[in-house]
Amino acid sequence: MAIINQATRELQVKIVYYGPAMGGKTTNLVQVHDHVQTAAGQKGKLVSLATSSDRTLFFDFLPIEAVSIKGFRTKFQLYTVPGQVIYNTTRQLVLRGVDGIVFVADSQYEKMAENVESFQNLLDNLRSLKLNLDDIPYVLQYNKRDLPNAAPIEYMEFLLNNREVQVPAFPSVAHRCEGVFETLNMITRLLLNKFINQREPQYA
Ligand SMILES: Nc1nc2c(ncn2[C@@H]2O[C@H](COP(=O)(O)OP(=O)(O)OP(=O)(O)O)[C@@H](O)[C@H]2O)c(=O)[nH]1
Ligand SMILES: [Mg+2]
Repeated sequence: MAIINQATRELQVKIVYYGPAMGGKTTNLVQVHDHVQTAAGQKGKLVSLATSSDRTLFFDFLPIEAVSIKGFRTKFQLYTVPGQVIYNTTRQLVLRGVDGIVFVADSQYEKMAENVESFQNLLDNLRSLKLNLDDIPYVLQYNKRDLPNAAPIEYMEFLLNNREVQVPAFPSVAHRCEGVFETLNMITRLLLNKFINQREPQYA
């Protein structure tokens, strides 16, 4: 749940980047950290806990302070989970208190089974936390569009965006920062809309 501090008029929102190993989750955070406009938002330090070969071991964490809305300063905390199958307990821990999710899929044909498995793993882990994806704003990102063996977007939509309500999906080349901010802007918009709608009765 988003943390709303009435005293300091601060809204704190947790966004988790989820998806298969090597899909590009950490790269998204690195690019956001490198390119976020400091004039518009204060950027925090990117904390990465990785193995020597750059695989995320625990998680990455990046706080960014963004917009002011209805008198509230909003702080977005971006996390990544480790995609490697063996780190499931860590993924469950990182998901605790999640407000919004970016699912980063790997566009390469041979990664489709891993994408679907990881999406199912997300549903399972949310269930173990008594959460339901239907209640959580999320977006999809189809990363690595630059690779020659990238599957068509339509195929990825068919595999991953096939729930009752379709969600926004963005093609990306994360290491070139293409699609990274489009994705982040959409998930933050969805989250802020949810916050505004929840508070609306108080203003009626
Ligand atoms: N060609 C290509 N490579 C990418 C792209 N995005 C990320 N990569 C590379 O893919 C590799 C894995 O990226 P990471 O961001 O570490 O992947 P991850 O999802 O955090 O992986 P785990 O931490 O193991 O779950 C790195 O070498 C990145 O530079 C992309 O759009 N295209
Ligand atoms: Mg990583």
